[in-house]
Amino acid sequence: MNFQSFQQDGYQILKGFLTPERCEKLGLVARSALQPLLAPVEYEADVGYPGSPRDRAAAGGLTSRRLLTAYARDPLFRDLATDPKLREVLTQLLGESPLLSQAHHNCVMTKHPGFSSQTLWHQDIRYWSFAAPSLISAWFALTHENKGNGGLLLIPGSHRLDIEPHRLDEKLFLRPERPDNAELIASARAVTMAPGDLLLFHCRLFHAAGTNETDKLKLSAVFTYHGASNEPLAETRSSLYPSVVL
Ligand SMILES: O=C(O)CCC(=O)C(=O)O
Repeated sequence: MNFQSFQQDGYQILKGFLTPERCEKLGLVARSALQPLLAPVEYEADVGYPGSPRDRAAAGGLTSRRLLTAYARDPLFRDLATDPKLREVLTQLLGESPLLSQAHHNCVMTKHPGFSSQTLWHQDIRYWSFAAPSLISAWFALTHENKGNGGLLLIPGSHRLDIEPHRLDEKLFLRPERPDNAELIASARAVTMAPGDLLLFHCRLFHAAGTNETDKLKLSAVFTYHGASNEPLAETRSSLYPSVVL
């Protein structure tokens, strides 16, 4: 497989990675964890992003944002995270055997109509601690994704940039009011995915997402991988759980 666009842009979409049947089954498992809501869950109110309910007691405060520990939730998600075809792709991209991090992402992202929040421009690696910043996330669309329902926005090639610290706020989001950041943000692309498509993206890639403005739930399963030689640093959140060999 040719991954030239991953190297250049920091991401690549593999269309139709999952069969429609598999995708539907995964979607059903995810939906059945929403009613009643099966812990562990991160609520919209917990993220504190623009558009989030003020707290859990506010209207929509108990809307899920992420169904956590996807790998441990169900055998179908376990098979997804360790899929042999995915292993092959990640081995090629990382140049060594991939391991699944149970500490990062490892969730089903849920974006509900009515109550959803905006994610500002960031790099996932900002809060992760590994020997090298070269992890890859696999984002499986279980429903349609586009700008209108809160799909990802990506800045192509931004994984190769060195952004000076003063261009970021205290939570390490890009300061959008700065002209240099505004120029960068203007080069963003909106990701459009169909159910079953797989987006692979580099942990240094700047990305953001809007709110779900439709009347349908958006669901995506997301897992993160590091190479066997790129270990999480001891006594950090990244080493909280053992990584899983694919
Ligand atoms: O779905 C979103 O709002 C974006 C999520 C995201 O960027 C992240 O969890 O790193």
